[in-house]
Amino acid sequence: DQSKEILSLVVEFKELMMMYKCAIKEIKTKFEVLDTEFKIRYQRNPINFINTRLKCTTSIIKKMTRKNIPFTLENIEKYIHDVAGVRVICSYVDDIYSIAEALIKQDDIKLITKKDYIAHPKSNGYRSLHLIISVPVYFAEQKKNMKVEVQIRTIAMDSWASLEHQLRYKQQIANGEEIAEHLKECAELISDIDSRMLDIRTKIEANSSDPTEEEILLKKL
Ligand code: 0O2
Repeated sequence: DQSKEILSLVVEFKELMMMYKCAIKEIKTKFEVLDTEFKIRYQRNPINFINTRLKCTTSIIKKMTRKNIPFTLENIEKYIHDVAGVRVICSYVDDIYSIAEALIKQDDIKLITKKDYIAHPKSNGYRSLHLIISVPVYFAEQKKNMKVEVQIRTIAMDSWASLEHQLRYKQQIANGEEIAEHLKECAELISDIDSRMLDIRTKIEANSSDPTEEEILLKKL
């Protein structure tokens, strides 16, 4: 009897993970569509790349244990907002907000929470825009609203976050405070570079009068 119960929980858990995987696909496609449209309109891609990940079972259990949440499928859906994760790496800071707004205003997307760690960086220097959204996914027999955590940041913010994430797992660092201070300084330098790159792009766009291929063709016709 107990084996049956465990087996049925395993089957249902696998099904839930499949649903999160599908939600990731939906959101990834939405970003790819926006990137394609943007490229046609503005002759450049706002998105550099998109990474997706499904939280592994161990990490889900760890998080639930840490937060004292009993392990049930209902509780995963209710309390663990980052089972499905989509990370979007943009070229410039303004692209982050344009892409986020374009996603949020889609009428099948429900915004649950928004954390702007760019306007308000974390004390260690971490910068990124975080959205928890819900998206309907259509399966053969049902429609299900699934939560997805979206992290949007620039290439520079992403490289800082990746290195800082790796360093955090290196235990017993001597001069921990000093290193944290250096990391924070690096985050500030990176943020300065991001705003300078945006300034340069804005200046180039303001001076650029290059006609598009279509404009050249139109003049000839
Ligand atoms: P992993 O391994 O990347 O999945 P939550 O604990 O998620 O319920 P919280 O902590 O308020 O709620 O969420 P928040 O602040 O939105 O952060 C969630 C995720 O953002 C983290 O997931 C990291 O991926 C990333 N993040 C947040 N702060 C930092 C930071 O200081 N440095 C780096 N490198 N990443 C950060 P996880 O589950 O912690 O980790």
